[in-house]
Amino acid sequence: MSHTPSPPTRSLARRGLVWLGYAGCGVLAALVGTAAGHLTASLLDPASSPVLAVGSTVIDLTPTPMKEWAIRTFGDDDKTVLVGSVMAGVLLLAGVAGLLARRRPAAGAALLALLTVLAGAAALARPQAAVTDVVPSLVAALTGVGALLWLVRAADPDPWPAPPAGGSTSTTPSTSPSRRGVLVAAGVLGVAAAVMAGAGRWLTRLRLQPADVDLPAATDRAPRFPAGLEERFPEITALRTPAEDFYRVDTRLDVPLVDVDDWRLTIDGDVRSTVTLSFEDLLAMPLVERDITLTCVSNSVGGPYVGGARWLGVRLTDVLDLAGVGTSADQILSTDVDGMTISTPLDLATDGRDALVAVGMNGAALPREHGFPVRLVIPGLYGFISATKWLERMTLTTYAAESAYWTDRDWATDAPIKLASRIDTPGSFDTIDAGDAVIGGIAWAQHRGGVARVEVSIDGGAWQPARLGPDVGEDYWRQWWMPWAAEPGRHTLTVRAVNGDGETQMPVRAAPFPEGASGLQEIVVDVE
Ligand SMILES: Nc1nc2c(c(=O)[nH]1)N[C@H]1C(S)=C(S)[C@@H](COP(=O)(O)O)O[C@H]1N2
Ligand SMILES: [Mo]
Repeated sequence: MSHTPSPPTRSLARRGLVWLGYAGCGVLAALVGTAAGHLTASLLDPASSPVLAVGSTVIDLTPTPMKEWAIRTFGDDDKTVLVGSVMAGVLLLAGVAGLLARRRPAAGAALLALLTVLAGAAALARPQAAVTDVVPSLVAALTGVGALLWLVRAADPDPWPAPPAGGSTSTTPSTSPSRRGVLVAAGVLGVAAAVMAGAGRWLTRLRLQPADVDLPAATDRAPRFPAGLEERFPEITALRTPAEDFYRVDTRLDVPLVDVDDWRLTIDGDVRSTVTLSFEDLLAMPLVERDITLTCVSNSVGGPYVGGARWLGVRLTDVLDLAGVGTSADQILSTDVDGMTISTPLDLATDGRDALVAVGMNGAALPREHGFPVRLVIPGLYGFISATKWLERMTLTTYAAESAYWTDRDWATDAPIKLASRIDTPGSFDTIDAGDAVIGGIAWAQHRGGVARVEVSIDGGAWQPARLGPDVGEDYWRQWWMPWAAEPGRHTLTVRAVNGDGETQMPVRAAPFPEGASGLQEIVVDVE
């Protein structure tokens, strides 16, 4: 149709396009490889997926301050941001591999293969890794390299053919057989990547369904659960947190899929005799039911990482007594099914509080995200030193002899939950109507006498007592509310709690690291 322009005038734009095309081939090849690896992993062990393996390694290697910053900045999305960044980095390098492959396919293939070697190494470096964990990365490498070579071969081997002698018109580039070939190949690979990624997701979701286990009733039941303030004031946090709304904090990018029939709990270390229990063994022991509020040490003042649930489990001391704890131990080093460790001060865990080896949450088996089949729940201690999910081993040892995951990252070893209170309504920087309003929220003082009083100060004025919701025990949070005749203007609301031991919430500000945040929540509200 058109006359071939002289090479210099069209070369810049076309050259750019061709480069983009080859970079795109690299990216597409990486996507196909990743999807194939992810699908393979969802059939074997989801944690061995190349993306998750690299992501988990990055989490473990991330310095504590940066992790804190990520949790603060991205909140519950911190893992999405992490996986997204890892993926972006991989795709960038894959683009480079595509560019390399234009002139030297072997070099491009090698760079792509190197990326998957790193992923395979990350998968194998996991504490409980099996040799088969390298399979998804191998599949990713073979698929990715295969896709890249196919795309490069399908593309025009020489995108700058010299104009035929005599300068006759050329065929239009978009209909050249090679261009069509690469487009067809890209289309096929794109569809394949989407299908494999979709299938992998679907499979993983299917396997995430809670396991079908029946739990016996507790021999020691919790009292009848009262109606919460949320029935009157829906903006106030529900008195019991449904499992699907319960905050989740752990180092995992995926969720361990534990087969309850193969699962065993071992108690060893400084004990009279090592004990190994099956899930059935555990259920045959006396079960107690307790309402306990969990809190994460990473929760900032006014933050969301706190939840209240009814837990079913065996008393931790009953389990430890089976093994007979020796005299030298000062910590329980618990290990999850993936080798992650959490340390708990032995004296606190066994001081008579309702520490549980828990099997149930809110009337059902533990959800997989929250530790199925068995986790620890210990009132009054932040989750990172007490609430081991996917529990597999408890080793009686000393802090001098062994250190746990977060201890190695400079977090405190003794971290009682700090007395805290939160304003749920009105929201920070909300604009509300003048007149009758309600200020309300929750407060917690687990194992410190519970919440005895909550007080609110408006615009820095005198502390006024709030009304409390139902009392579910000292290890449970307490809802509170206060009527407020809101007058037009901008107002500051501050809250503080007093615990059953008469201690008032500390106004001194502290960041979550290394032993939990303190300070009073203060919000600004506009009234019109
Ligand atoms: N195996 C394992 N258990 C774990 C963690 C973890 O990373 N791995 N995180 C702990 C932390 S920091 C907290 S706050 C609680 C959170 O429990 P949840 O996710 O059920 O709310 O689990 C604890 N148990
Ligand atoms: Mo935590």
